[in-house]
Amino acid sequence: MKNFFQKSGRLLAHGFVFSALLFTSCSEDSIEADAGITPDVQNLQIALKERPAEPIIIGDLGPSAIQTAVQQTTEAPGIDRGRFNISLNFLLPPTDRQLEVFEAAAARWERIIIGDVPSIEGPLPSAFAGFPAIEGPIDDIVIEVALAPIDGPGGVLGQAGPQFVRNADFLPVSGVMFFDVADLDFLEQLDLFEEVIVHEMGHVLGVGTLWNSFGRTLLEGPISNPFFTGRQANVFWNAEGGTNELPIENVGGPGTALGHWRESILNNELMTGFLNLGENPLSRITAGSMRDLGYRSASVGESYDLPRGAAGVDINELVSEEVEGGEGINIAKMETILMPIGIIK
Ligand SMILES: [Ca+2]
Ligand SMILES: [Ca+2]
Ligand SMILES: [Ca+2]
Ligand SMILES: [Ca+2]
Ligand SMILES: [Zn+2]
Repeated sequence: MKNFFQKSGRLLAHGFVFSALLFTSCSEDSIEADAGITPDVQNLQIALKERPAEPIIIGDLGPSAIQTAVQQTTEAPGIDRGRFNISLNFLLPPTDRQLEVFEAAAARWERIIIGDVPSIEGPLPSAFAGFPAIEGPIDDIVIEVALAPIDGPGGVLGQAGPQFVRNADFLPVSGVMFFDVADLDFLEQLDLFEEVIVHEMGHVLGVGTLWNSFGRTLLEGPISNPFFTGRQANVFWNAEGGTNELPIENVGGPGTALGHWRESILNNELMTGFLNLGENPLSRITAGSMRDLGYRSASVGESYDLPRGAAGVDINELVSEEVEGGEGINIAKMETILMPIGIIK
């Protein structure tokens, strides 16, 4: 992660200036906002802003009409649309296929996270150097998506994570997904493009990124045998047939370990660090973990089979065996998980 930010710092130093042609898409509607200047897409250098040394605190936005409206009309259509909404801001015009995949990914998460959360008036700073602020209102999270050249085929796939969290619930109000266009064909060939995007969106929403921040202690145990302490996720872990505590990944180095479910036990669950060929469902275990983060999530997930008696972490016996994954892609090795950079007061 450090290397990446050093690199983006250099790009920033080139004084790259960009006036926006911003493509906004929600899972149900598409809006194009043309600020008037069409960039030369070929020569565009896209880079995340340098990471701040200290968390950015965006001051009191004042009493917001939106916030008031939320409390009164959460179930009503209108500003909050009565449910949890993920909006996508594409920095560059997506292809039809890219748009389809990102919207399908957002829709899969909107079936898992169902409850509206307070909207934010905005604006919020963009995660990307030289890009204009994200205009509000933000209902309920906006994800800035950049599909741009990074390092060619292989190597780095991209970065994803939350950017700003709201201080009411410490859930993210903005996030970033920045991927290497050179790797998308490869994912498509494996029929894993959508799976990867859903997986990365999970990190933006908080899986492995918000477990132990802002007062949460959802991850516990020794690094060799960590487990998830959230009650809802564990209820479903046990209901699926898992024993003891829900195991978190303990191998694979930084970014893989401690940020995913344990591959050797949860196998093809989508939020493991290794994507299997074939189906990678978002189970109700993950749905439960979203509730443990503070979302109102569904109590059903996508169809998922965990072998009955799958070994969880016995907190009285914190030793574990290491098992590598099978055929598929090691998504966690290709991604960089970004942690939040600030709070909206
Ligand atoms: Ca909403
Ligand atoms: Ca809302
Ligand atoms: Ca690459
Ligand atoms: Ca897996
Ligand atoms: Zn991951």
